[in-house]
Amino acid sequence: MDNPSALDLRHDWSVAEVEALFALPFNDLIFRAQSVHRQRFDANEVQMSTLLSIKTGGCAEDCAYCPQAAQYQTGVEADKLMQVQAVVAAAKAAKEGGASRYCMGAAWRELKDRDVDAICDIVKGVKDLGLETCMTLGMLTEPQAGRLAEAGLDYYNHNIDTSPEYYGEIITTRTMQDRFETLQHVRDAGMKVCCGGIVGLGEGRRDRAGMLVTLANMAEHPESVPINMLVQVKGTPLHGTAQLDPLEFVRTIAVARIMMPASMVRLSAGRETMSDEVQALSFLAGANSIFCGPKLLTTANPTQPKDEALFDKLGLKPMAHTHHA
Ligand code: SAM
Ligand code: DTB
Ligand code: SF4
Repeated sequence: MDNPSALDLRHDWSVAEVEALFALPFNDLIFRAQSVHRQRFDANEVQMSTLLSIKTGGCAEDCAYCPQAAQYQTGVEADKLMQVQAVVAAAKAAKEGGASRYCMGAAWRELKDRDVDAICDIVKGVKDLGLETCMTLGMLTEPQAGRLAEAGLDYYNHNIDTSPEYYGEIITTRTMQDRFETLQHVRDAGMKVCCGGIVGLGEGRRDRAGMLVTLANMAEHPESVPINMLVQVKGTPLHGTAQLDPLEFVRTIAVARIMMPASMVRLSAGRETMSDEVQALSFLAGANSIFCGPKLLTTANPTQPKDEALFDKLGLKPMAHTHHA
């Protein structure tokens, strides 16, 4: 395959076939993923996004992993939506820290019409800095997605989180079908989709395969696929869950890369407690995007000096602009 194109992208994966990928000898799996990666990307470039929680805590949903759900006692205080100027100031600092994309999250079950104007002002302010913009605000209606696109929002993040079979163990307050509907509104409005999930929730390998099948069999692959390792937060139902073997995390990245070869695969939450070696293996397995900056939404992320040292050791460089292969 000399010139891989969109025509090579598959949308007909079966769970059994993907379980077979997971079961490959580690070296074979990583070699395949790295080979696929090199057909479309510079293997030494990593896209950098910075996160900001623009509306923290007090969320009405019951996502079992989440420190921001109102019903769990996690010590996260509920806050109001941040002012535009404060968000723009934080985005400016992130740009100086090397970020090319600014991702803003709100602990909402869904976007409310009364907040749309303020959100659009934030999008415009951040975009004017020359950053790509991404937001994750919960469920969207079709008109709301249109408004965000019009304001210049580049990406919308909305994760499926896990397999259809395991989903009910993790969230009961909205269905996976609800999520598909929001994702469709995002697509129809012409924005790029950031959609992935979490591993280490106590799911099995079949669920990890099922999650990736659900992502890859969408009509279009999400342009960004965040693979989060559960950050265990005290007070959430999933605190104390058995740790996922880091090599199984690396396998998940590799399988995602093979299935969605043109997407940015993000080594997302969980880097704070990950060794340099596991992160290096994740990049080798085809991850080409990370969150940079000392904080995710409410939990810690490696600091800039730490990431610079890692990039130095691995000879990695930040990607200036996201180029979709
Ligand atoms: N409230 C909106 C929603 O859920 O759609 C947007 C923000 S929500 C915090 C965004 C995503 O962060 C979740 O879908 C989940 O995948 C991820 N996330 C939340 N808590 C996490 C944790 N403790 N560890 C790993 N990922 C987490
Ligand atoms: C995604 O997939 N991971 C990010 C982002 N999208 C919004 C969020 C990670 C949150 C980790 C827990 C926290 O810091 O609250
Ligand atoms: Fe709310 Fe999002 Fe956390 Fe779920 S993941 S509880 S929807 S903030």
